Amino acid sequence: MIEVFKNEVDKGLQADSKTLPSKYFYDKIGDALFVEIMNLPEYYLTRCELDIFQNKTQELIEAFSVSTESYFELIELGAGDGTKTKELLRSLDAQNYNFDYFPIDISSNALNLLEKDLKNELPNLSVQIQEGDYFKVLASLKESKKPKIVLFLGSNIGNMSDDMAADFIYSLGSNLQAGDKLLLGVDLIKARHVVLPAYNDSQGVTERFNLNLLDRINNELGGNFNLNQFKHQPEYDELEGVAKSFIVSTANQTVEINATGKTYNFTEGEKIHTEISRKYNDALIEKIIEKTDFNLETKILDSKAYFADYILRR
Ligand code: AVI
Repeated sequence: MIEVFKNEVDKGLQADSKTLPSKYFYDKIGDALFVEIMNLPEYYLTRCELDIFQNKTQELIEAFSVSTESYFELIELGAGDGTKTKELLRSLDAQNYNFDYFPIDISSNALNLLEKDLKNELPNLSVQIQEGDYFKVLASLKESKKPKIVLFLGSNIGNMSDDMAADFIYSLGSNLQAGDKLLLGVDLIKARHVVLPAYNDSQGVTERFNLNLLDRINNELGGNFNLNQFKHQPEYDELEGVAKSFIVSTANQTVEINATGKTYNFTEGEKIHTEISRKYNDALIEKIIEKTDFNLETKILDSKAYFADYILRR
């Protein structure tokens, strides 16, 4: 694991245009900062999808085409604290739908908290927590051949390139059966004055989240990044519909990393690209879905039409 981290950091920092993978944001500190981000006034994404789950619950249930007569499995990839999903679970439970809820997450801590919370709030609900890799868990659930609805919320797909997103969704499909559904929650392309502040909040939480990557390299790989000489810089191109996060060197400087045994030079103003957060429209989603075994069935929007939950059928 640390070996892979080391190699990816080395490769990214040696490139002509420097990069670091966004998956390394999420250590304990990064997880906590992301929870803070989701509660920021500027980070509209979470509130918009919660609006759908709170106010369009019945539309969601209808789009799943499930009946109270037959059983299904509701699987959530990266369930976190389950705030949004709880709205749906409450409604399914109240209407006596016959299902088990399988939240999958890499954090056993998050899963245990969620299980405890749901036991309190919805004591009749059957919760089967699944710790680990999404695809491994899905492969093991496939054997049951039970109808499945998979939730992938929060525009998490947006942190992948379009090709990677298509591969990811294709792989999800290969672990499902014909007729199973995928709910894909995505942020929509919109004006710069709305998107950019979500990645450049006034309290500097997103800056800490981004720079935490350098802290991780210092702590885990023996780096000597001086965090005072780097700053967070988000950019958003309205036409392309991609928000990008960079870490910018504010001085000419050299950084050493013990684990790689190398030094890396930075010129003043040089950027390290750390994340893409893709925003979508129907055409972009259709182009991605075309390369998979899914068909697009329905789209459910929040009241501001900032965010969409697309329902796909395998
Ligand atoms: C997890 N992901 C969808 C977030 C996003 O909006 O791209 C991560 C994030 N990065 C900065 N702020 C939030």
